[in-house]
Amino acid sequence: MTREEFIEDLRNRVRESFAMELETATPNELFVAIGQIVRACYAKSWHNTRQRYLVNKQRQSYYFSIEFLPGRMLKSNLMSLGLLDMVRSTVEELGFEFEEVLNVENDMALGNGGLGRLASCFLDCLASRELPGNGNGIRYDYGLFKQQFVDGYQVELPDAWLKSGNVWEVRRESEAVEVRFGGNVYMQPTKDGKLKPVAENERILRAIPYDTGVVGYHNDTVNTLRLWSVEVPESEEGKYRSIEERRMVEDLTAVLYPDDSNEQGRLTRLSQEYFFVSAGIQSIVRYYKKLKMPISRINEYVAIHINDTHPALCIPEMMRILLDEFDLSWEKSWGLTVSMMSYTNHTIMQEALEKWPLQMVKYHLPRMFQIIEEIDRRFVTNLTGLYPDDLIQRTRIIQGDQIHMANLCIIGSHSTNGVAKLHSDLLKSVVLHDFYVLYPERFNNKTNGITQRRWLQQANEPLANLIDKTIGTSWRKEPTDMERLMNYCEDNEVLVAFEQAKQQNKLALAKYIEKTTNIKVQPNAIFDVQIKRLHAYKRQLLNLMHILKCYFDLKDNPEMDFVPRVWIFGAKAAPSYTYAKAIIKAINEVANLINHDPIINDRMKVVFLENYNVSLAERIIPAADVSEQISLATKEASGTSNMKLMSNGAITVATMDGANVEIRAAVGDENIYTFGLTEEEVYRYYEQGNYSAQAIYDQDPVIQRVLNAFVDGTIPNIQREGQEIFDSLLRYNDEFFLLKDFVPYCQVQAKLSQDYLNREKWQKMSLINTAKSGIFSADYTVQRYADDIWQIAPVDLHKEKRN
Ligand code: BZD
Repeated sequence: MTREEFIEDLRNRVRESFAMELETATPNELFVAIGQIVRACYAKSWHNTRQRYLVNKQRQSYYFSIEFLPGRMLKSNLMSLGLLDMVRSTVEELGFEFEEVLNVENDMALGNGGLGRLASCFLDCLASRELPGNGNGIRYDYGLFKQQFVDGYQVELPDAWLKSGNVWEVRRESEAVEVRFGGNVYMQPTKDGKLKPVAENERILRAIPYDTGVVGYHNDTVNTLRLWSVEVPESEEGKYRSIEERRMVEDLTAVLYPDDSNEQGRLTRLSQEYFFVSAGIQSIVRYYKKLKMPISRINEYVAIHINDTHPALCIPEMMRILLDEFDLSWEKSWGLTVSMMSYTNHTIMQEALEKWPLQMVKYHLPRMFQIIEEIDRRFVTNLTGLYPDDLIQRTRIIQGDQIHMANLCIIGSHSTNGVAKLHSDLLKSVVLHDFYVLYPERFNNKTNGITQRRWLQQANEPLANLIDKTIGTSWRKEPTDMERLMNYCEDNEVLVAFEQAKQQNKLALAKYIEKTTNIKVQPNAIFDVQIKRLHAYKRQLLNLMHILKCYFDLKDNPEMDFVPRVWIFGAKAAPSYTYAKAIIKAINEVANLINHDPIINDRMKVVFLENYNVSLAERIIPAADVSEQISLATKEASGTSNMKLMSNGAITVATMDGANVEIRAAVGDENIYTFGLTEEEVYRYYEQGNYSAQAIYDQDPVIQRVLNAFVDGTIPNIQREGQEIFDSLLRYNDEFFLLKDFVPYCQVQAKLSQDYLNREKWQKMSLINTAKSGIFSADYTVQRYADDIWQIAPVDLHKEKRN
């Protein structure tokens, strides 16, 4: 598309869609019109990709995830199509601010955090590698809540992201399917003496797919993210007469992860899980029928991935279709199902392992329940005599009145993977050890990755351009080529240029901070960043304790040498997680205290940015000097913000947890600040039960002062929250060992501050972090999934031509 064609198209679309002239358009109209143009640009490739897959009978993978977190799509689509520079300059020439146009777009925030973002990074990489892989999820009417701080407290506001339309999606009426809930299922004998399930009084809902194109980077591949929305089918209209009744139905896809602290919320969640799973599996089977292949070979054409346990019902739903709709035997259906399914575990936290009350599943999903019961029965029967009874009881799916979804996933799939080496090892040795005894060949590791296209090329153009200038552009397609930057570690000119790029990003963030919070920060201070969901195990509180220590040091000795630092937080807490919310309040109050203390004189600033999401992450990450990755060892499955920050040249302060271990191996000990308990030490404490937070407190006056600040009025306005935090550390014995790790944490922080003064040394460390980050590209991660688990490959275009 030439510049002239673009302007003409834009002019026409603004006129047609808004009855306006381009000259009078605002960024809102411009955004929609450019979005339409972009969509039109990839429409043909999207169609062709689907045709190519169909004609070639391509084996495809389907990534089932209850969350996707793509963020904004205008800039990334423009970049993938190679149109970014032309469109940007043209829009600016027309007298608009391109940034403002981009800012019109609502984040597509259909996820909570790492798990949902990983799903979106994977889709980007699949398309960019020309791999036939699609997403399947839920089109929530409301994304993750918008976070506001009122008086330092988190307040949740609805995120009506669809209010002004969504230019990227296509509603596919003709591909709607029905999903059935409730009713009774009984077995009826057929003429040939078999038993067939017959259902009555089911509630039928219509699942309508909305497809979004996932545009590959500089190639012609456009894969599909299919999100399902619920509707009342016409045939059922009569059953839902009142508005309340209809609303009950429509609630199903209304909000992401409804509060699960009450029964109604939990039931909605279970229904969501079945809804998108059943719709997705039915649509896969319907597509497969178009290939005109026997159902007995479906596993040669389909790979289904279960992202955490939320889509676990893929397993019984596939069984249902093969058994009930295709009349296959149990054994044949089971063989096909297991060979199609694979599962990723994202946590070792016991409380996060999903279980459903048996009665709830039995009542609301009766056929699913029957099938799960039969899977469980056969599992127990087949293993009895071969393995100890207690092992069988620990690994079976139904235990007491609960259904264990992770057990279902492992038993019903051919592959179970963790998301970092340490995590996968812990799955084998501790968390899922019993299963490892049963199925050692099913376990494998796939360390997470990120897409540098969004997190470096797009978010950090100053750095990306500099990398191009230094080593050429090949890294944009082959991220490990960034390793070539290692040749410039001692090159002062290059180091200075990198420092300038960072400074430019810090300046931009400083502006944003001032605009949104009124806090002025100095761009030459250390920008120290912790961005992730707020959770006790991630230990934002440890960071806050260190901040308090620095504050007291300065108060005691205002003349001391102190390297200025800006601590930047971004985090949402689950609406029902009161402890996490208490920490947010405490951080905000400490910020208030320090930012206004004249003695501190701007040497410390604490900034908690509201509403952390993908687009805010894109602003923060390029400007970070320091990346806080300080979860208690063994608790963070992998982490991915660690990889994004590293790629942007931030230096990691890290515990030996999750993928931090692999980051250290990549950059070397001298280019990362590690501290804290190791995995072995943590487990030793668990075994020996001899951790005493009180004893540590009693012996350390600094810790006493820091902790007392939460309850003695030093930090104002946190009476209740301060007490809760204080008690969690002392009365409840500090579940995540903050007190034990506090001193070593402060030590590495002090060293870091000193090193920061040595600009050459720091800049070299920073460069090395970027140089070594290529291996954490999700391009390689998905390639490993493609090779080892899904067995999918790009269409061989040459073969296609030969044929
Ligand atoms: O998944 C996260 C882990 O905590 C990270 O360590 C890891 O890097 C990422 C990606 O593998 N887990 C989540 O983000 N989990 C959730 O968001 C979640 C959502 C719903 C229910 C339970 C967990």
